[in-house]
Amino acid sequence: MKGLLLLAVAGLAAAEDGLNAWLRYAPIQNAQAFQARLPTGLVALNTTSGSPVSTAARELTQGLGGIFGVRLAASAEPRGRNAVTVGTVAQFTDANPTVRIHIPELKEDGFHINVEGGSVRILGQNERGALYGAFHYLSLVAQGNVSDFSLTSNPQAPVRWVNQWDNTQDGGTHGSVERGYGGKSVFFWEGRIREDLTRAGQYARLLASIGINAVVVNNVNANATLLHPELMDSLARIANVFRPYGIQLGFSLNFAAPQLYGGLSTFDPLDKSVINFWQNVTDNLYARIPDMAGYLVKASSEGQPGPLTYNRTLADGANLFARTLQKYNGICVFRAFVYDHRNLNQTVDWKADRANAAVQFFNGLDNKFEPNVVVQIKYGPIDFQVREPVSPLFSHLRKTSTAVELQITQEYLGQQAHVVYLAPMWKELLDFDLRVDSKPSRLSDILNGSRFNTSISGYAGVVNVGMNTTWLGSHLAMSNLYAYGKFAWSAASDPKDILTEWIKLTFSDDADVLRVITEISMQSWPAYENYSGNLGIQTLADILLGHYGPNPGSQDGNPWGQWTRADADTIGMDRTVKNGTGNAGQYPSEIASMYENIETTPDNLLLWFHHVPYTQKLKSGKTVIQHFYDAHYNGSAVAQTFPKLWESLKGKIDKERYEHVLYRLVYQAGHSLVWRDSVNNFYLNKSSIPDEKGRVGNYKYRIEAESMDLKGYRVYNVHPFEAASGAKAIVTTSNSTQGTASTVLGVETGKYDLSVNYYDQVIGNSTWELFLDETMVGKWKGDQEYILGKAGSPYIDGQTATRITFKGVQVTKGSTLKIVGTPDGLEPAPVDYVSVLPEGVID
Ligand code: GCV
Repeated sequence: MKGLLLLAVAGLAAAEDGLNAWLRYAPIQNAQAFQARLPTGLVALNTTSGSPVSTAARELTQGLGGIFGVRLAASAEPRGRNAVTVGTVAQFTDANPTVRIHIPELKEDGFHINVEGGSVRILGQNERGALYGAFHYLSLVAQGNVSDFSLTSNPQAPVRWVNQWDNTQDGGTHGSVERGYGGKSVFFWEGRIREDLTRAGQYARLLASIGINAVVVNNVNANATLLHPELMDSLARIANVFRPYGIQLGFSLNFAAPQLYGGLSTFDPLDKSVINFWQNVTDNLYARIPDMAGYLVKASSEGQPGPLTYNRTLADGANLFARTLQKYNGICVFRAFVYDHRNLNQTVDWKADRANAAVQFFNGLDNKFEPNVVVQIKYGPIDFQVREPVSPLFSHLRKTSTAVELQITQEYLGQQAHVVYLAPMWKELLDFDLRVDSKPSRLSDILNGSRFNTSISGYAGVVNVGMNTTWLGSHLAMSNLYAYGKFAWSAASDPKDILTEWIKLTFSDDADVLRVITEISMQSWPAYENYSGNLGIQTLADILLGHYGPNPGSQDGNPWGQWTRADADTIGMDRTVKNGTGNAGQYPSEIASMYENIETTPDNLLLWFHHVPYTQKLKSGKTVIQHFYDAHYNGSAVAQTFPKLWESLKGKIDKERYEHVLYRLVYQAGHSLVWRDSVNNFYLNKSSIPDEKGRVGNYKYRIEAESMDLKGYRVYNVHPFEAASGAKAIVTTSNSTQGTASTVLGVETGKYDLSVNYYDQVIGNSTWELFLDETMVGKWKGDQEYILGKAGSPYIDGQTATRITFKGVQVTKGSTLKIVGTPDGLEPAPVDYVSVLPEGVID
């Protein structure tokens, strides 16, 4: 104990791998001083193994032991003086028939905590609530709050689910977890459910601690073979691992399973044999998993089968499953992400608009759904972009329960290789007032059921953790999962408060640690928006490949409908009613007129709703194009500050996590420059309007690789052109030839930072060496694909472009800088440019 305390006081935390995330139960400063106020006994009101109350008791023992070194002894006394008592209100009353306690109203899953010195009472409305209460209590004491208090907490909504997009098999286009950046699925392997479900249990523990009550374990692009009886048996094993944590299992269905798996000739939702097929499936699943939460269905979307194949409505599709679930109190969550990705054509139809699809497809269906259907709607009308308006569909479904779909896995938002704290974005969306019928209609009030009086609304978060011990692929990304749980419990939560709590629990309450991680996190979303796509143009990522690096041109000219309609003079989607796709008109009238009118549309959504000249003036007085240039410079400049901020924490964070985060922040700083230059050069090229500040296209510290003396290297034209400085890079002349690129430096003698921009493809692990005359400055490998979990690319493009910097290198005027590239596999050691930067300059 003493040793542990010393460690904490000295701030020399032991190496950690992230597995316990915010549930580390690490010793806190001055832990000894609190001893007199801590319970010494434990009364678990249900000791049945596997019950959430017994889980709560175990957590309390482990938590108080870890944080304070207290050994809780099981207490026989039912009231538990100087003990922590945990159970349901009913269990407490049964055990203490003569004791009267006053507890404010508890809703399903709610809890009450009362602390008086060492006597602590944690009572839930149900067992799950008791477990939530225990986690809440532990979170408070882990933050040093051991004073007397009494609090009651109720969740705002019953649906607090997470979705995993896990595939049963690795490989294919999307690997083990579609849009997952934290390793292989914790549930499935080689077409089966993993034998060892330890990680699934640990995941359940994390989720329970933030109030999540169900996990849909398989991808919405669902594999029908999971309906095999043997696999159903194994699914029950997952449910068994979840149950002690009060987590229910949810299951994604493939709409065509009656045909693909059941051997029927049809999957028409109104066909009797299809109805029987699904009832049978549901009966079989519930026979194995009696507390299953229900189904999640993606239908008639992105090539997935659905009711539209048979000219049936989406309600027909949803009700098919909902009816089979009714006798089990299960719910059918039906996704609103329905659009046609094959026939949208921007060239022939100015009014074509993917953003209109959901409202169009759900038109007229509001009173057609069974009561146990929840329509799950992505927060914006397109697809998890860095900035979208709230989906108008939330204002159309007034008799139907709805859930908002948020994305914790950062598909378009840096894939955990860029730190982007999403809670501020979610807060803006949840606070947005849709003004339905000109009455207050905040999204959060629609989701908690109060605005339209719906009973099973809520939250769905696409999380996509994997076997990586960091869960999501990056330690800092875990604040997003934590924040998601907090928002699903209460939309009134404050992003910065959540962050503070998370930092204290995950790292420490050291003032510098708090300040630095807060500063980085709170600046991260605006910075990312600035360098990846602002004014509502969307994240300008490559939408045809990994959804990761810059490729502004990929948005247009295809039926995916994430268009920008940028041409030589103009940019933006005209979504007005008067002249455009009419999307603004899908909103309630007050909001519709705000978006219809260019003057009242907020600048950050200008190009979402309006098609304007690049010279259009913003409210700031800047033109659109100049705003682009400036924002991309500003956003990437903020990212440059992150590594330095983090380095100030050296010694205050355990080495393992310190190095892991630093690697990513350095990478992000470099890649933000790739973003900046790609997007700015793309629009400079389109618009031919120069940057007023003369930066875009002029890089005075750069030496283009293609202009160096090349041996064994050749010049390569990069596509898209803007993914390379000067549109060109160099590659080795064959995949067995070592290449050399050299140049004589004309800079004055002094210290410089040497940055090399190169490409790290997934098709090999080339080696690069940098020399000044005959002295090696550094040597590195193209191995980022093993370190960063982001989507890989085999190409020389914005996804693979990256930078390495050697700081404070002494350079003598007239010395020769030489890069030696050794290819590996199919990767030809590509290089874009070298920057010789006076110290402090970044370009
Ligand atoms: C699971 C986007 C993603 C897909 C995802 C889809 C969805 O298009 O890129 O990977 O599929 O959304 O939400 O269904």
